Amino acid sequence: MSEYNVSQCRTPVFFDRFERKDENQHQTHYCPGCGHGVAHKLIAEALGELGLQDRTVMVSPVGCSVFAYYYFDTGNVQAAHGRAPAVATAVKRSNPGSIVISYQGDGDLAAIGTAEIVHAANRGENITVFFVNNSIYGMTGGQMAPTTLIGQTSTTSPWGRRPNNEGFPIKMAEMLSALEAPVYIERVALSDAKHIMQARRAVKKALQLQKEGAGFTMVEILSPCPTILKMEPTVARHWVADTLIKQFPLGVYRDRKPEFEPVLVPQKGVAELLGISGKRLSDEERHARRQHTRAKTIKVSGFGGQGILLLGQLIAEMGMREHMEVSWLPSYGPEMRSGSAHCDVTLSHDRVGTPLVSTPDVLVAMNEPSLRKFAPHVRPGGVILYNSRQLPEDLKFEGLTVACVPASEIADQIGSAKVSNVVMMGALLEATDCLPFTTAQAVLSGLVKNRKLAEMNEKALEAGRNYLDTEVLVGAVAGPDGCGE
Ligand SMILES: Cc1ncc(C[n+]2csc(CCOP(=O)(O)OP(=O)(O)O)c2C)c(N)n1
Repeated sequence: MSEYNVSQCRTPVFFDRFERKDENQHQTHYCPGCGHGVAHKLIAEALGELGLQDRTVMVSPVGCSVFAYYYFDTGNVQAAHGRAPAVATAVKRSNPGSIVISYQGDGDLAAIGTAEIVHAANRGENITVFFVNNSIYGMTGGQMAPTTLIGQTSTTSPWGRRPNNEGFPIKMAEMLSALEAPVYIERVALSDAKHIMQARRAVKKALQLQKEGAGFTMVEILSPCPTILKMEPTVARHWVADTLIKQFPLGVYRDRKPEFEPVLVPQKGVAELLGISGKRLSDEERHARRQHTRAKTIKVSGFGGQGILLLGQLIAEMGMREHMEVSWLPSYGPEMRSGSAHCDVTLSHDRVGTPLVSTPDVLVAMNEPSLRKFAPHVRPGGVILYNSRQLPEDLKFEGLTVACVPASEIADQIGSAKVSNVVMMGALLEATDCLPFTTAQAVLSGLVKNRKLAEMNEKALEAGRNYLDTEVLVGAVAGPDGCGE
């Protein structure tokens, strides 16, 4: 017997009030007769009954269900259109104890995110997908979906869908059950009370299987969309029963145990892969380490080929070695070599909320376009390291520490333009004191096997540090904790 009984109380998995709504905070934003509200209720009730609320993360996409996070008192992540299974994969793999739901419409899952759903299912990710098939793009006003029926009109097939022009309706439940990995796939319909009760059982079963760690589960939910189909709510429900079900037969398409163990925990942590001790530090040890490190957000920018992304990675790795919380987020220009490239790095003493760095404490600009692009966003009191002997004449920075370090020139003198990023690393450590110099030496010594290059790296690191030591900084000099912490 479950402790929680739906027939006696409203599910606590929904918020009591939908605070983000301006108007009536007890109503959803869904149109009268929309299937999303019913689907939400079934999911919320199943989570409550299975006692999963506190460890559930709901990944909601773009589409009418875009506001699912208004309603579900669970963890919520908003994913870009079609990408929910990929986001759900990341959430589940990084936190295997969580219950992860990918909630998707048919435009989302069967058109824009076709690749993501197929591969998540094929990998047997231990997530549950609720696929709301209402045969149309609802939110954007009724464009044709991959599930639109033959002859059905939509704003993009006003003549009615013709198979020889727009293809056939895609049957996702059938398609995905052709794969080896999925353990449970069922199609249900929100057409009448009897079918809704069947949907209720399917939703709960899928979540139960995820709780047991069984593997990939999906429930396709045929759902009415009265507004876009221009039908009365009751007529839309009949339409689901009489018409939609004919094209998309209900039933269990897959229900079997997987022949392999689904991925539950990563085989090795990142620290282990890098050969770094993953051991948790005591509070005192942590405190002692903090004396040698400073929290910083850093943007490294320049041309592809200048070692921009590698420099960011190395800084992040150094932070890991110092037991800091780190993130590294690369961003590529349209082409790799000589296109623009930048990456964001966060070194923190606390958990990192977002890997995005929009207002960095430190900007490393390896070329002029990056300097012009990112310098205006550097936080007051921040540091700019610019790869040149001097700033462009028209640029002035107030309230920032600016150091011009001709890293490419220094690297050429050392013997290879390749090490200009390491010169900048030396300058960065000197300017910000964010990480111990010895840690940089340790990371670099493990980086290359080639003895000559290793020596050049050592020299480059030292040269960057010494250059900054001796050269005059331009602009205001921040105090020891002028930025960061
Ligand atoms: C990459 C991308 N393409 C298109 C859109 C525009 N868009 C937003 S919602 C939507 C339709 C969603 O339809 P569906 O997934 O069927 O969900 P429904 O609204 O019917 O529940 C579209 C095309 C977008 N936001 N992002």
